[in-house]
Amino acid sequence: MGHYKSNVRDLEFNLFEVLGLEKPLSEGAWGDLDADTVRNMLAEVARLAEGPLGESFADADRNPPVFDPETHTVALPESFKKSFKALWDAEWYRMGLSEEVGGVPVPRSVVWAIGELILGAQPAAHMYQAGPAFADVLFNNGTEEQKKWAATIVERGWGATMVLTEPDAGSDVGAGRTKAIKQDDGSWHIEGVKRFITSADSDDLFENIFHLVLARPEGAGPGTKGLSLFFVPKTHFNFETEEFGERNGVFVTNVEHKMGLKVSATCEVTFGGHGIPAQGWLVGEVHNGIAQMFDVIEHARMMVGTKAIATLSTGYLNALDYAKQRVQGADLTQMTNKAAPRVTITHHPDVRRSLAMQKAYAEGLRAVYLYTAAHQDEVVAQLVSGADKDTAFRVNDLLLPIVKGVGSERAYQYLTDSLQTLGGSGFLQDYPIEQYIRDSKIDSLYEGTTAIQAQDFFFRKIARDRGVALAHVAGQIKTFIDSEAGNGRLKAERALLATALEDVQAMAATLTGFLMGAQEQPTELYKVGLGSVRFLMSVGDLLIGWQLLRQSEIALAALDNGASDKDKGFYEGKVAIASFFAKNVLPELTASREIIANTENDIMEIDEAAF
Ligand code: ST9
Ligand code: FAD
Repeated sequence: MGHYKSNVRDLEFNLFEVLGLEKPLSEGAWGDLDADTVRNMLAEVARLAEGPLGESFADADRNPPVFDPETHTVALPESFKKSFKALWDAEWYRMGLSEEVGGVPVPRSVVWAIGELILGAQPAAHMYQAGPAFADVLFNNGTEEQKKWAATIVERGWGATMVLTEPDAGSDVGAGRTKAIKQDDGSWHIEGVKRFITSADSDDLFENIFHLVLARPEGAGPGTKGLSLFFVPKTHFNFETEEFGERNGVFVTNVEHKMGLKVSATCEVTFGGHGIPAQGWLVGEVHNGIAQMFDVIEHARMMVGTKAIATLSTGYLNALDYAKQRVQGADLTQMTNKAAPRVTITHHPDVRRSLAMQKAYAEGLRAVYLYTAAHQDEVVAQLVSGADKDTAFRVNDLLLPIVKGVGSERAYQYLTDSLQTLGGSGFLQDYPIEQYIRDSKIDSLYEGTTAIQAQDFFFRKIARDRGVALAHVAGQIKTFIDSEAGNGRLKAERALLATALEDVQAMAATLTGFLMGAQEQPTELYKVGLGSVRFLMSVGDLLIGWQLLRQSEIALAALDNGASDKDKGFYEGKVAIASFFAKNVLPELTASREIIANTENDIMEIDEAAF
């Protein structure tokens, strides 16, 4: 058995029993694809993930990529390359891509369910296989000619990167200094140094790599709006004759040594610094770089959140497995009886509390990312929340910072609980959890740190949206609260959810008040900045609580209808965990509401020297 433990039962529960995908599938919304085929797909990816894909997980960590400065190349461990080949050959990357580039129509929630399995087993492999997805973005944004390039790229199987960050431009992408100089033949020369670029070289995994690069054309304005997006191939390629040309002037000039996710090569990339111009082509022949790049970023933020959640899930299941076997101490009720029989640690209340929190966040966050994915499909969004196309788009936008920001923070937090469950053994490399923790720390950092997610969430996804998407989701929660969900058995939990919803609405109103107040007193804005991460996390808890209770309602009905012995434990777990979360976590939102309401700027007013 490898390190990875999937939870296909819960994925199926979400897709079919909660989101109700069976109906649109049977009505032919995705051609011939039906529910049984989706089930088979999940089972097959899980086999791959638990088998050959995850097999190299530890070896690739202990033998990270090696950079050769002479040739500007990166050597990847053979074990990882073997795992990657198993993944690549299965062609799961086609799921959800445009048919014109060789994609297969599949609901987005299924795309991300498959993604979870891959990301949990071998996250770096999912990232190395980003080429087809990035080609799809090129297809959607490109000129007619570039659309053809995109199809060729998928067919030939190239790697890809997203290139934004520079030494002085991380969160502040608009500070980027990399230049683009227009050439007479219509192409551009890119000049500058980018850093932290994932997969910028990848051994012999691909015949070529294309970089999607943000650079500032000479004379363009400052900030993100002055950036344009360029297609820059590693090696020149004639798309008419399908022949390779010269090496382009884009070279990897360093590879970082990291805390985790080591096999994912993080590279410094120099454009035009080695006597050969780095030739690029303007995507879509329009200067709209940041908006085009956000098409990539939105996929990547969804990917990062799903990666974190996938890791928490396997962390929890590993911890659970250990806890069921580890015998230590007597039952608490026998604590004075020194001869009492020893029990497995699942008998200890504190271990149960910890496992319950891990389970609640792993399963609750899974429900949140799949609910988000449901709003990436018009037909599913309509089915799940009655959202029309425009509302579905807004809801997806609203929820992305929750999936990414809350997913990454909670996964890291509760993976330390998974490790704790193993006692001292958790600290050893004999078990995967220490690597899970190291590998998942990056999730709150890249693709926009949590602070950036929280600001995006409040300023763009709520204030600029005038609360439309938030009101839609709050309306869904309210409908659930007012319903007879659980036939009276979820009454206390629905009351706790109602309070949590009021708390979150009050927090949103308070932050909006600070925002309005900033028109008179600019420093009021600091109060938004001081409270925004707390608010993001609170909305996350509200959504998790709501999703878990919806699941509980479905589970109660299944139990009432005489669930099979095989399923009984699963459904009982759903009911218990939703209630546990409602009672143990949701009341904390009332304290957060108070804290946000009483925000003061004193910490902003002290001198730096006081820190
Ligand atoms: C990175 C990569 O970290 C890490 C992992 C790489 C892995 C690669 C593989 C990935 C695989 C994924 C594939 C999955 C495939 C799945 C299957 C597919 C079929 N939403 O607020 P303003 C735009 S990369 C949309 O004024 P500032 C918008 O156009 C590095 N658009 O911003 C807007 O104009 P307007 C990641 C948004 O103050 C314009 O930006 N780095 C959004 O100028 C300006 O907006 C980061 O993430 C949005 N949420 O700049 C940087 N927000 O307003 C983090 C903005 O007119 N920093 N736009 O619409 C930020 O995000 C900053 O907030 C900032 C601020 C740069 C946007
Ligand atoms: P900074 O922006 O310097 O942030 C430092 C701290 O200040 C953070 O805590 C941050 O939250 C806070 N902060 C900064 N600005 C604000 C603000 N306005 N308000 C509140 N707090 C703020 N980039 C790419 O382009 N392509 C890639 O493929 C890629 N892959 C990566 C892989 C790895 C392993 C790593 C580590 C990074 C990668 N990145 C990539 C870069 C990544 O997106 C950035 O590291 C990230 O956006 C943060 O930028 P920074 O590191 O410069 O931190």
